Formats: sequence, C-alpha cells, structure tokens
Amino acid sequence: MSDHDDDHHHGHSHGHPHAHSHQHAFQPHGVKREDTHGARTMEALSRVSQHKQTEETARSLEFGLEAAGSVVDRNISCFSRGHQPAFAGINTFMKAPYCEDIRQIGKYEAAFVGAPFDSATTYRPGTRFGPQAVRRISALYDGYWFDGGVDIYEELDLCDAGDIFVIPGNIEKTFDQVTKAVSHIYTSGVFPIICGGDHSLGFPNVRGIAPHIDGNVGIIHIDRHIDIQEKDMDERMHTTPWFWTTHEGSAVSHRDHSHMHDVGLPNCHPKNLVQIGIGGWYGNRPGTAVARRRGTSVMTMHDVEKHGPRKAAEIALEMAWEGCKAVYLSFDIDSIDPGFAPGTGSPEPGGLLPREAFEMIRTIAQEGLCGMEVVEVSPPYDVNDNTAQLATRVILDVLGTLIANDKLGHRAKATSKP
Ligand SMILES: [Mn+2]
Repeated sequence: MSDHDDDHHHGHSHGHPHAHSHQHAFQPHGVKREDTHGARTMEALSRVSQHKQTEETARSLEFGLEAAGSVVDRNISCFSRGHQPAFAGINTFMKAPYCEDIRQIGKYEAAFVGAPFDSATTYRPGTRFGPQAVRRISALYDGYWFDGGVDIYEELDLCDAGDIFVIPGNIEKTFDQVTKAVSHIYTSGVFPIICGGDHSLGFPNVRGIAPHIDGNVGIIHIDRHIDIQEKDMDERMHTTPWFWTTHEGSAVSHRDHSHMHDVGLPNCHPKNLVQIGIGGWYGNRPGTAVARRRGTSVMTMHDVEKHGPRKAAEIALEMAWEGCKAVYLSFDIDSIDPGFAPGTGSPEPGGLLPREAFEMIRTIAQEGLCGMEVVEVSPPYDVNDNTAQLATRVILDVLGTLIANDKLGHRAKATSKP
C-alpha cells in the first residue's frame, strides 16, 4: 500500500503527510553530487568512444537485414546479429567473435577458452558443461561496467576461442591438450581466460604459461580446498593441481617420479602459491601435509574475516608477487558460499559472499595477471544459472579491472582525454 492510500484507510491516517515529517532532519555530510563514485564512473564512461557499438549496428543491419516497416528504431535489424536481445542469438562468451581459425588468435587481446573436462572430479561431475553455461548467461552482459567505469566491448579486443578438445577418459592426454592450447594462446600475445572444467586443469593451464615467463610466477588460488595432494584415488584428480604445478623447493628431496614427465614447474615456488578461503570439512587431509611441508601461503576464511576482503587480497598480492615476474589467478567457484553458488562439484558452506569475492579479485587484478582460470562450475547442480553468472562476473570484474589499470586492452585508443 502506498502512502497516498493511507489517508483513505481507517486507522492509518496520521493527520499530516509522511513526506514532511523528516524535513530538515538530515545532518550535512559534505558529499556533493559530483563526488559520488557513481558520478565518477559515469564521467569515465562518457569518455569511451562507442565506435564498436556503431560498427555492430551497421553489421547487424547488413547481415541481418533491415527491420519490418512498423519498427520505429531503425537500428534494430530483422535477424538478431548483435548483442540484443540477450536471450537470442548464438552464444559465444559475451557474444564476442568466435576465433574459429585458432591460428588467427593473435589478432585479439584476450581469449575466452573452454576446457570442458570433469573426469578428474572426485564427487559431483558436470563441470564439462561449465563453459557452455557461462557462455549462455554471459549474453546478459554487453561489456558496459558501471562500477568500474569501463566499457569492455569498446576497450578490449576479446574473442571466444571455443573449447579445447579434451579426452574424457584420459586425464593425462587431456592435460597435454590443455597445455598445448593455453601455450598457443599465451605465446600469441593473448590473455588467456580458461573456463573449466574441474580444478585438475590448474596444472596444465599454468604449464601452458609459466615456461614462457622469464622469472618466477606467483599463483593466487581462491578456493575452499587446498588442492595440493600428490594423487587422489591413484590419479591426478582435481584435488592435486598445485602439487604438480609448484616444485618441492630445496628443503625436500624428490621422490621417484620417473613415470611422470613433470614434477613441478621450476619457476613456480610454493611460497608464491597463495591459497585463500581454504577451510571446511572436505578433502583437505592429504593436501594439508603437502602445503605445510612445501610452505605454501595459506589464508583461511578466518584470515579474510579478520582483515576484510581488500586487505586480505593485498596481503595475498605481497606474498604472491614476492620475487616474481607475473601472477596467475585461479578462481574455484566453490570459494563462494554454496548458498550463492550451488552449482559446483564439492560445495562447502561458509565461503565468500559474492561482494567479498568481487572486491578481492578487483584488488588482485589491479597489479596485472598473466592469465586466469575459473573452474568447478557444474551446471547440472546449478539453480537459475546463479553459479554460471558468478563465474561470468569473476571474469568480467577481472577484465574490467585490468583495463582500468592499463594492464590489458587499449584504453587510450578508445577514450578521449578528459
Ligand atoms: Mn574447491
């Protein structure tokens, strides 16, 4: 019931209108309209050219034909060929161009690539459908980021590289496929955004990047699980990626791994592996012993609560960047509480709130990244695409932050000076 109805309702009339009851009661805070964050982001967005928007409209009209005569807005085409409507069309990630000829990937600045592999899952499967679910819900967005004052569509040449041909029955062959694919993207000068798939991918993903970096690589790993045991059920499952990615360090002698062709990447030191959000009651027993022995940097949800998300992320940055040339972000969607992200393989209550997660990744991305992955989105267990949408948001918030800080994209070219 509105205030307006009040006066006509017995027992609810107070004699004078509510609108006047608090007149002059506000204390001045000295915040002017032009000082709000909203005003600043609107100002930043006003400087971004809409060149690609104009191009898209022209292309839509050419390829999709002009609209029927009764449609007044002549920018609308007959066949949907651009971002609109969000529920229509063929979904690549963000409806970005599909780089079908992967040899041409170097034309772009960033590439979304799916790694639809879930055979290394130890509990619920389904993450093989993760990339497709993320693509579907990503169509809701057109790249215009109010909070960050960034227009991804205009300021970044993004493509969808499609999916890597994973081998569902074979973890090792899949790892080799994934490493070759990620390496191809990275060495073409393109920022890789790898969408899983389960977390076993962390190892082949970093193996596709770290060997090409002249110096040490830090890893910021946001997850409820420590994922650093040697093997699980006799295989390199999704509980093991950081065992194989980080090396043992000088304190521990190597065991005999002659049957494996790789025991850690020489420039991935365990102390630069920062594991945030670790906790709960599932799956951390064997990994904890390895993390302690190797000396990884572990921050639990307690650490996040104690410091707050921003400071926790700043601490993580210090630890990850110490002595490193680059930092990689590994985001397990189960780090967000399953109340928000139910569609995942190993849910663990008590995780991050979405807003905390966004603040952390935005803080982390400010310093630049060499690549990122979002893993463990399992659409069969999802509700309303919530989990896939959070994965999309993690990717977009990282990309937007990288652009805003001149770590990716072509902001100078796309914006006019203030
Ligand atoms: Mn996890």
